[in-house]
Amino acid sequence: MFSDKKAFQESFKKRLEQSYSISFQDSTRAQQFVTLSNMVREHISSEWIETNERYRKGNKQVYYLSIEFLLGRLLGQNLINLGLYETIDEWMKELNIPLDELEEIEPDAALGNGGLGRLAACFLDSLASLNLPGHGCGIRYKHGLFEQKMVDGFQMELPENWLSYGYVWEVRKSDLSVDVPFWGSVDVIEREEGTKFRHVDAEYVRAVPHDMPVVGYGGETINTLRLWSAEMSTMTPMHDVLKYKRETEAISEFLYPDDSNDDGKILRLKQQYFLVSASIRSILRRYLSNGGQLKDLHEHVAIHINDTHPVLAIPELMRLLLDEYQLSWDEAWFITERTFAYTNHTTLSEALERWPIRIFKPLLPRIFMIVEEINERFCKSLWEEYPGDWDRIEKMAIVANGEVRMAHLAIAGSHSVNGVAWLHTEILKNREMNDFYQFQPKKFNNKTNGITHRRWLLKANPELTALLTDTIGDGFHKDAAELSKLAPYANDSAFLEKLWDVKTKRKEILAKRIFDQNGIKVDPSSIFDVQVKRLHAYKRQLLNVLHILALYNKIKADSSYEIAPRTFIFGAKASPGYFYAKRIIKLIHSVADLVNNDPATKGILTVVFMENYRVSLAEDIIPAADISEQISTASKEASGTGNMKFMMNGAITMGTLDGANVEILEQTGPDNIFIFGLKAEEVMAYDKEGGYRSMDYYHHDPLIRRTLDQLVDGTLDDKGLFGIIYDSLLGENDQYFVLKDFESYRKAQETAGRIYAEDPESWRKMMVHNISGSGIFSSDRTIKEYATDIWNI
Ligand code: 26Y
Repeated sequence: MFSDKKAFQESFKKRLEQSYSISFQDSTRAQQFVTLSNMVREHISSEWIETNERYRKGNKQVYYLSIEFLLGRLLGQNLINLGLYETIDEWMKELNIPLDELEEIEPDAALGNGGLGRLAACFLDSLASLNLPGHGCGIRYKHGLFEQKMVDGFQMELPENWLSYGYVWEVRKSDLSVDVPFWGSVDVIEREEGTKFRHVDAEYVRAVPHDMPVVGYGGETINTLRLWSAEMSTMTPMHDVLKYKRETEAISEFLYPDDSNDDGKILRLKQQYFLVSASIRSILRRYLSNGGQLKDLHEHVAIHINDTHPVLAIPELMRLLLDEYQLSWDEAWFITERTFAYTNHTTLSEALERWPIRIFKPLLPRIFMIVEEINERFCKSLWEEYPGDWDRIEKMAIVANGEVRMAHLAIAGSHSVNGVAWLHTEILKNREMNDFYQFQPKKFNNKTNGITHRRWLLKANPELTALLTDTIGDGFHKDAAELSKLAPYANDSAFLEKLWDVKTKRKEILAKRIFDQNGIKVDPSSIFDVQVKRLHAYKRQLLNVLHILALYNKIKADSSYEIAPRTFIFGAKASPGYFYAKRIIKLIHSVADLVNNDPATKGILTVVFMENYRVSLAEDIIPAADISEQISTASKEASGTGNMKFMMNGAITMGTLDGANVEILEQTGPDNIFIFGLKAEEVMAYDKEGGYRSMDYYHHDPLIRRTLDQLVDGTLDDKGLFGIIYDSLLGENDQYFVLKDFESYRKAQETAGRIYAEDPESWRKMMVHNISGSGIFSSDRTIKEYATDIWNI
């Protein structure tokens, strides 16, 4: 049907009328969206079945367990991956339906907070596109990441409701449900063959799978993302049924809107065990029903745990092998350790998960016993390696000081531990996880993150894609490494001109959106200087906004101060309980009010905060950027992936030597990037000594002094809103080195502005070198490395 225009159009109309009992003429965009999407889903069903059949024949399967999958919209991406986008666009146009308007109807599937969740989504796309047998396992949160509404510069959080009209891409499979036990106790049964354990008096929660197709590029492979939803189980007796229903359904009600610290809620632990117990059991069931033998599970199944959130998969697999399949501890451990691999995404200590035993043990009594035994045996092996070194063993233990340390469990139970950029892995090996690295150096490896160029170039930037295709052919659609063919065009002035036109076009599109949403007129010929990411102190949106305020002060003080007009664009959600981050959002708005409305800076400096930053908004913002702000305090950002998206779209990075910026620099060379600020070793050295003296910078730099004073002297508000920010910089000694890096940042920004305004040819060449060097950051490269080095597929 997708090969014949008439048949397609007829069927589309007919289905629309039959599903909604409405005439084609009267149908709404939403109805058209649902109808088209259903047709696409049905169109891929035979390939989906075929992919599964192929996998049944015995090749090794990978399961990517993640508490977050930040997918965004799927209609347009699926059509692109099927090679149908242009055809359907044309056919729909003939029916007077603009495809892009239908795409706009689709809610973002926002089952993630930020980088870690979006990485999981890019990985799924790469797995399918490389025809690799890799599937996602996650939770079908009824409400994804909150919607951000700005009210007078303050963030309000509204519940997100992506399922409210039904979701077209999922298939509910009630018959494959699994019951997950919580609470209760463990019966110990002494038998001749040995001691047996039984979890009794448990309260069960039913996990119902909802499968989504993951369409690979070329349409040959359709993998599966299985999302579990929590419902009442028929295995639990019906006393206080209302309470039971409420508590059960709460498990898959909300995504945790938190990507930094754990507030210790029992619900989060329930979510984690719910995900892994359902997933591991469905993985085993499938493996065994295809005739697999438990003893060589690790040769046919690889399970990846995305950060520590799904780490209970390790004791859960142990539990099943021991209690349900009667393996001995040694047999079970042999298989388990070889099956699991773990990725760490952060070195920030506040994000390292630890669960108090008093919460863990009653909720998951049998799992706790197993964790204790893993711990005992692990400590014993440490004792053999380091006899008498109690300090070291205590530091490395999995259970200690009344807590379970999830990262230690992950390392002990996996055959591979990886960081997500070169620098990050070095920091893990040499500092954060140094004891473990010394003990088992072979486990540790680096896998620098990537992004799928199919979404972040082909989908998000059709204008640039068309130009590149005209210039270097379409090989890069499949293999992003071919972007390197663009390098020679840095000397082709006709190409540079066209590249500039594309960028301008995308800036015009964004300018229109900004006008529609914010009512602010921005000039597409100004520099679009963009920082979009979660709001965090270490990501230093504060450095950016203080720099804007300083520029404002310079212009006010000296009307002859020359500066290329700039539009500063921000997008950021703050965790609802993260007061400081929310205050920085307010500060951005207050500086915007000041700068945008002062005749002295009007048209020169414009500050825009775009509300509700999310995947679909990123697809409009990133192609329009000239400067990509990647300015975290060195050593704090594990990798970053936004940095790669911007680079691929021809924005120039303004960045510290942190995370994957280090590797971006390697690709672009020092002339095609703006690097500033302290290096990671310098930051870590200061951290060790307890920081630096920020007050000195306040006293010795008049620009800093003037700018900081404005936080508290009534320039921005008269209610003392920003005292807390002022104090963090001076009273609390500026933990993230904002003032220390300020002058270096200011200079790098000045250089960028000068090149842009005075040497446009150089700027355009820089753009080319960024695009041509970005191929290595395709997640296809990353996934190939995981496949060979870790999963052995
Ligand atoms: C424990 C819980 C509160 C928690 C929840 C979410 C802890 C961490 C997270 C999310 C972390 C995250 O998104 N990390 C980011 O992962 C990206 C993908 O590897 C990196 O590019 C990015 O630098 C890192 O901050």
